[in-house]
Amino acid sequence: MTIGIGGAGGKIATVLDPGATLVNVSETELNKLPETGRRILAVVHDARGQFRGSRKNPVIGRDAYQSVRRELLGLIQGTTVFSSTGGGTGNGITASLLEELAKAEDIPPVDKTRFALILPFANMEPAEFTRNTIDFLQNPLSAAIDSGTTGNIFLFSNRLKFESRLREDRFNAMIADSLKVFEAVPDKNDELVLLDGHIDHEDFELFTGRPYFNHFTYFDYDPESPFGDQLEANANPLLLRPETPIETLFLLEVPSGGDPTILYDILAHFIGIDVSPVYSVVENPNITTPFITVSLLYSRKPAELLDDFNHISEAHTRAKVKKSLEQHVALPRLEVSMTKEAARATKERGDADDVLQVLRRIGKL
Ligand SMILES: Nc1nc2c(ncn2[C@@H]2O[C@H](COP(=O)(O)OP(=O)(O)OP(=O)(O)O)[C@@H](O)[C@H]2O)c(=O)[nH]1
Ligand SMILES: [Mg+2]
Repeated sequence: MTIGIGGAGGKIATVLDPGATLVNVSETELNKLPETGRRILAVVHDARGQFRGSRKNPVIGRDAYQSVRRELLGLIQGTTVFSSTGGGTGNGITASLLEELAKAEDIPPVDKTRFALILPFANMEPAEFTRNTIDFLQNPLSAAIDSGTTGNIFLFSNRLKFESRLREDRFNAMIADSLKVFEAVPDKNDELVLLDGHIDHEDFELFTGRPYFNHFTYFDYDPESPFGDQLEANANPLLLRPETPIETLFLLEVPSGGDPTILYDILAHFIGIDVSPVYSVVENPNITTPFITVSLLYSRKPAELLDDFNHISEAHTRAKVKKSLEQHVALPRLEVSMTKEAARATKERGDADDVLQVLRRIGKL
């Protein structure tokens, strides 16, 4: 099952799963989504939030969490939760969920909740989205990871959307389609002729129930060239780049009559970096070249996480932050001088106008 929280979370969850449960503080935003499974309206104390969302303020999302807490905690077992980290609703509600999970007792792998997070492309998105994301990565997310009580965490990035100027619905479909390829791994094991190894639904659940970041990707595999180079060149452009994996899983599909022993070069690559993969090889009559779906589980500390996120921001964001700092310093100075100016004008004219009136007239209030 799928749960979508906030604007981005709701939209992507619906594309992936027509029966998704959607959570939002904004009735307007919920009503814009196609008819799906359950809709949960979270209630905020600030009445304006009910129509306008959390206005990029996670405090409002956190407040609204209290009204949906019980229902959500009863629903999340074994599901994937979609949320952006930049806005107020998705960030606030998902952060609260993660904080609660961080305090939970041991959760069996089948009941673990996976999180698919949409990170902003800081170069081109408002600064609030970046600030909210930094706070989310540093605090609730890293606490939950340390506690080991979540399933896999997918860090999607809006970088490609902005750099390639993609339509939002098109980009959301790319995220959903990409996840579908990964999630099809156990089904392909059921349906296709097995040549080596085996990944059943339980193996897959166990793997996706591990509390690590999941970078998955898939590509046509050329057995004539080194696997490591191909993996590097075919990183999933929708996800943040992976680190050295702790665990991996792969499904290799070969055409009818294809040679399943090309598997050993891939195994050798992973053994070389001290990882023993969970894997299987199947025969797929619908393809003409070998095709691999591979997932790397890796771990990051908060500082490294920020570093990964900053990699996609870099120079432009630094310039933006510097600019806003300079503005911050300049503003009070400007205000002071305007007040002084008004006081001087009042004095000079010697009439009944007080400072406030002068300021009003020159459009400062
Ligand atoms: N990929 C993708 N990103 C989106 C979409 N909608 C919003 N975003 C991104 O999500 C972040 C904003 O979060 P939203 O999900 O809109 O915010 P929210 O959780 O509804 O919170 P509020 O609107 O502040 O109440 C920004 O980084 C947007 O670029 C979408 O449909 N697809
Ligand atoms: Mg919203």
